[in-house]
Amino acid sequence: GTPENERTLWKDARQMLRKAEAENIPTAWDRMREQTPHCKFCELGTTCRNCVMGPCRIANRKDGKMRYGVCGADADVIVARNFGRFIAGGAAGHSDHGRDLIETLEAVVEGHAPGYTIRDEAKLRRIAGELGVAEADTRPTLDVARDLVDVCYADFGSRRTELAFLKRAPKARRELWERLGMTPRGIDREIAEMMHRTHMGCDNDPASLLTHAARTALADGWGGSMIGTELSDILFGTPMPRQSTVNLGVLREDAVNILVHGHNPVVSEMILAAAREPALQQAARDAGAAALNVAGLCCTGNELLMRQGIPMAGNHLMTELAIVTGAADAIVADYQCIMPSLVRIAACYHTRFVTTSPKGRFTGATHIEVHPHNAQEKCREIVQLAIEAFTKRDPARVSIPVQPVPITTGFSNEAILAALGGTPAPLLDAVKAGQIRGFVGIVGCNNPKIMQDSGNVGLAKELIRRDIMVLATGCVTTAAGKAGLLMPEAADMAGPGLSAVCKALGVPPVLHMGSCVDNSRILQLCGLLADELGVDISDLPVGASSPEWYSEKAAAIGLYAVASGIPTHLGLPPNILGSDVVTGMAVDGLNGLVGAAFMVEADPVKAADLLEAHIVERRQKLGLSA
Ligand code: NFS
Ligand code: SF4
Repeated sequence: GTPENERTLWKDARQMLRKAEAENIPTAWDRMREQTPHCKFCELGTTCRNCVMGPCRIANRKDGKMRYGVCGADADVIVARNFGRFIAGGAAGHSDHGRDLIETLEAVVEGHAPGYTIRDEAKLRRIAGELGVAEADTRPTLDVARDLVDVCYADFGSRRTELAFLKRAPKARRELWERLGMTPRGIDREIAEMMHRTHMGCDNDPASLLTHAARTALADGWGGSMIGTELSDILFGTPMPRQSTVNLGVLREDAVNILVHGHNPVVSEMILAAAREPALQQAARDAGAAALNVAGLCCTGNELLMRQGIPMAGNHLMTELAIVTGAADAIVADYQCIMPSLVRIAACYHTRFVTTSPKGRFTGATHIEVHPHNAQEKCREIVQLAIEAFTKRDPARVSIPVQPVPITTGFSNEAILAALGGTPAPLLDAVKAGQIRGFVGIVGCNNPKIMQDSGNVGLAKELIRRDIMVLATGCVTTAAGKAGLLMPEAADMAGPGLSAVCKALGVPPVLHMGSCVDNSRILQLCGLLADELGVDISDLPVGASSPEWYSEKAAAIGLYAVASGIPTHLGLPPNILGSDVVTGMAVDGLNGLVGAAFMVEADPVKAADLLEAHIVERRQKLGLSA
């Protein structure tokens, strides 16, 4: 029997887990069981494969042997090096995603991107002006866009002394980064330097390695991710509040279901545009379908949800189960967080698994490469393919569980400020009055080591109950949505102060702010609030959490949050526990440097206690009631 009740919080997931078992389809949970117990050395972070004098393992043996790798590196150096490379991987993912937006905007400027356009010209001019583009208000749109493209590309290189968007951070924070050697200079530069420093025989000091890891993470948050967010808004529109729905129930028995999966809006927006074309809708009807239904998975789902209100089928651990419904006609993927197992699972059904990026190829998938110049044509082709797949669907194997749950989305900073009358002051008044005691961004993933979404939902509920407003991004969105937390009615689950504010504004106590690159929106908001109060981010009553994180990207987010002065909770530790020095810095030592550190706690109620304690302490320092 499958212990599906211990695996996930959700009815839709449990039903699909039972169906998968009946159909002999293994999932991540089954493979997790096979992989457990995991390698202890790797868990502790004390394995090194950075050269072929090794691989080496560091053991804490009584006879004193195996304390050093062949080169002489000890556990502290090895753990710090591994963690540094882990962060570099995450920063590379978000930032290379950001680069794809620059390339798309560049293709629009050059007239080589049919179907793409600048949907938010006002934002283009505003951002260009902010980043120093001359006469951004008055010159022709495409000239301004061309200059913005140059500014953004330059952030990836080696000729800057600091990233362009860093001016959004409070002055005190920027000075602190400068003193600590944490100022990110170039995005690719910091990532490459992390790889250099961790080659055998370079940076062998854990504190120095961690400092550069923080700089690399900051290059992600205030660089690659922020470019990704802002250029996506310029190209596809700045999100404004809107309604949608979530869970596997958004799949339709009577429609061609196209699931977009991955991260970048560049492909998923064009798939949506194709699915909205009358000719393809007619083709779907000719094939016997009532409609073309585009729904999202993971972060590209968040992108479409935020800007277009497209329903969300599921988060990370729902991706396999979405295929098990038997109703997914096509999965269209770009890159990141796409389990290789999806190819095998899709092959058990009529589902077409389509990859679109040269950076994300999967053996056995249908590869239709999408670039800005051919996206319109290729995405039409992909939608056509989904329609064909629909005709091969086996109705006997279709099982769409549960009814969709309504959600509210679209809380960009622009939307939040507009709702507040253009200034963060009313929000700060509510904070000063203690109605909102603070803010916590709950971000990130699912991990089969944790009952799916129990941490994400458990923590969110616990915090809003304590009048702490929650900002949700990434895969937490689906979790919060399924729990009903993304509706204004959830104000009834909040404490009296937060509840009153939410009711007055008509907003939920958990605000959906976007995908994982959109955590940059939260950084920007923190910068705005700190400037408004004349303090540093490390003085604000804020926190961050990733209760069920799994990825390198999530670790990079956690580290840039901490380095920006935001105390950050993790539901499970990174693989650093083999070094007391590195662990000590992560959970304590960083406090003395950047005014924030990590907390690791599996229990959501205890995690809420920890985050609340930081918020109380910061409120008191600001002279506010606890
Ligand atoms: Ni974020 Fe988004 Fe989800 Fe985790 Fe993966 S999709 S970038 S890494 S699993 S939240
Ligand atoms: Fe071993 Fe040192 Fe080589 Fe790592 S770098 S594999 S610790 S010899």
